[in-house]
This record gives sequence, C-alpha cells and structure tokens, in this order.
Amino acid sequence: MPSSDINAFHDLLRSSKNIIAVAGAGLSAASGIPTFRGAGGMWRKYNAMSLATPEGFSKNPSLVWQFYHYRREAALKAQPNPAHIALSSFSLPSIRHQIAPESTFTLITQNVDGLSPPAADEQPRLIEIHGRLFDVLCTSRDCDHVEFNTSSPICEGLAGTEAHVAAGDLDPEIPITSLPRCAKCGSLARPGVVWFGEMPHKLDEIDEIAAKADLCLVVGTSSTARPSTCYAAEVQDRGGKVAVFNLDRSKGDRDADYLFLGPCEETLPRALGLTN
Ligand code: BJW
Ligand code: ZN
Repeated sequence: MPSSDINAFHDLLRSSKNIIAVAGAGLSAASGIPTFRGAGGMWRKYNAMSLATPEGFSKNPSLVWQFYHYRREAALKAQPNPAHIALSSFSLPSIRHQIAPESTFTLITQNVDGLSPPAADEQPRLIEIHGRLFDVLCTSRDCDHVEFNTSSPICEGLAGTEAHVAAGDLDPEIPITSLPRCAKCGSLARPGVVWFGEMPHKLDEIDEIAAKADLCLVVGTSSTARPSTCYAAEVQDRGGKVAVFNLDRSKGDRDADYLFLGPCEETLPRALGLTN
C-alpha cells in the first residue's frame, strides 16, 4: 500500500536530486477546465476518435474546429489554480531548494491549456507533451507555418459556436473557407495539439530527463494515454520513487510509493512544502 505520510514525503523531497512531474487534466479541473474521462469528462460527451485524430480532422474539420474553438474560449477565461501556482513556484530554485536543496525539476504536462506558466530560469522546465491550444498549424506540407494565436474568436466563422458545443450540439455546416486559415499561405489551419496516433512533443528530451529522475510526481492524470503513462514506472524500475496526487484512485497507483488522494489544488501545495 502506498504511504500518505507527509513528513516522510518531505524527507524524500529533501534527498531527491532530479524530480519530474507528469500532469494531466485534473491539474486544471479547479480552473474550470473539464477533464476527459472522469465524471463530466469530455470523452463521455464527445467522440474522441471524431475529434482528436488526424482522420477525424480530414473527414470533418468543421466539427473538430468547433470543439477546439470551445476549448480555446474556455482556456482564455480560466486562471491558474493553487496547484499550477505550486508547481510553478516549485520550479524556481530559490523556493524549491528550501525543501529539496540539490534538486532539478521538470514539469511534463499533457494539458494544452497554457495554464502552467513557463519557469523564468533555465530551460527546459516545462514540457507541453500534447502541444498547445493556441498554436495554429498550417496543414500544407509545403508551408508548415506555426503561429501562436490567442484571438477570440480565432475567426468569424466560429464566433458564438462555443455555446452550441457547451450544449453538446456540434454544427457540421460551417464551410471550410470560413474555418481558420494559415496566415502565410491561406491553406486550412489546424489546432497545434497532439491527436491519437500522432507523435507527442520533445520525446527525446523527456527520455533524457526521465532517465535521470529519482522522483516522479503524477498529478491529476488517469495515466491512460501513452507515452505519459510510462514515465512513473520507468523511474520506479531504476529504484526511484513515485507519488500520485489524484482526486480518486487511478491506474497504477497501487504500485506508487506515496498516494495523496484529494483535489491536487489542496494536496500539492502542502506536499511540496509551500503551505502548512
Ligand atoms: C483530479 C482532479 C483534481 C480530476 N485533483 N485529480 C489505439 C488507437 C490509436 C492509438 C492508440 C491505441 N491504443 C494505444 C494508443 C496510443 C495512444 C494511447 O495512449 N491511447 C490510449 C488512451 C488508449 N497514444 C497516442 O496515440 C499518443 N501518441 C503515440 O502513442 O505516438 C506513438 C509513439 C509514442 C511514443 C514513442 C513512439 C511512438 C498521443 C496521445 C494524444 C492524446 N491526445 C489527447 C487529446 C489531444 C489534446 C487535447 O485535445 O487536449 O490528450 S486525449 C486526452 O488524454 C488528452 C490528454 O492530454 C490525455 C490524457 O488524459 P488525462 O490528462 O489523464 O485526463 P483524464 O480525464 O483521463 O484524467 C483526469 C484525472 O484527473 C482523473 O484521474 C481524475 O480523477 C483526476 N482529477 N480532478 C486531482 N481536482
Ligand atoms: Zn501555410
């Protein structure tokens, strides 16, 4: 059985040298961003294979853009919650070194909402493995233009459709010419997120960092989407420790060394020694 002894966890932090955190949708839940698989999760209401695959986008880009426009609008309104703030504070050596004196720290987030602020110091300290909602990619192989775009709405054709999506009603009728276009060449653009079957970002960099990690924090993820689900086991296989922070029991937490059940916006600041 994993331990939930906070003092023992603080002792572990004190002796850890290379700490990674693998985060998921539960990290942003308290900011009002829905999760994917839990109660009220998006994959319970919408079809993941129609909305989050390259095939789904080829077949019906209008449907997919309505979904991502809705997600962009929600993320633009959201604010980081105490769990995001705890992780970003912990990424600052001046704060982290008070509880984990000789450690490095990298946050690998599966979230695309941009709510984890990048650390101001050495890079990389934040890796967005599933991309970013506000990156807009050209679909033309001859162009491949990428633009960071936080416009609301991203284009007139999608204006107001977020209300329909929230009601579970995606309208397939928006013509392709009214969907977001590449600012450079005018081709159809797509959201800069990683869909099922696509290669997640910065895998070589993550492999290098995970290979040195001696502590893995698993925060607000159901640990179902590969490859993110593999990093904790890799750390443990090399003799490192794993601490899970989740509202509920989740896949693989029986093998964890520490388990802090409850909202991570409450458990994480305390476990990281940032509040009492
Ligand atoms: C709280 C809380 C609170 C709530 N506090 N906790 C069959 C067909 C096609 C592909 C595959 C297949 N079988 C396997 C695959 C591979 C696939 C995969 O893993 N699929 C499984 C899910 C079945 N993976 C891929 O395709 C990946 N690419 C890949 O494998 O490339 C090949 C390759 C890799 C490596 C080496 C070599 C080759 C890409 C995966 C892309 C995932 N995309 C999505 C959507 C796109 C982005 C977006 O729109 O946002 O990413 S799916 C969705 O799942 C999203 C998430 O990032 C990801 C993970 O979900 P997450 O974050 O864990 O959310 P939930 O909802 O599942 O869990 C939330 C948790 O929070 C719950 O546990 C709650 O209890 C908890 N919680 N409130 C603490 N307050
Ligand atoms: Zn282009």
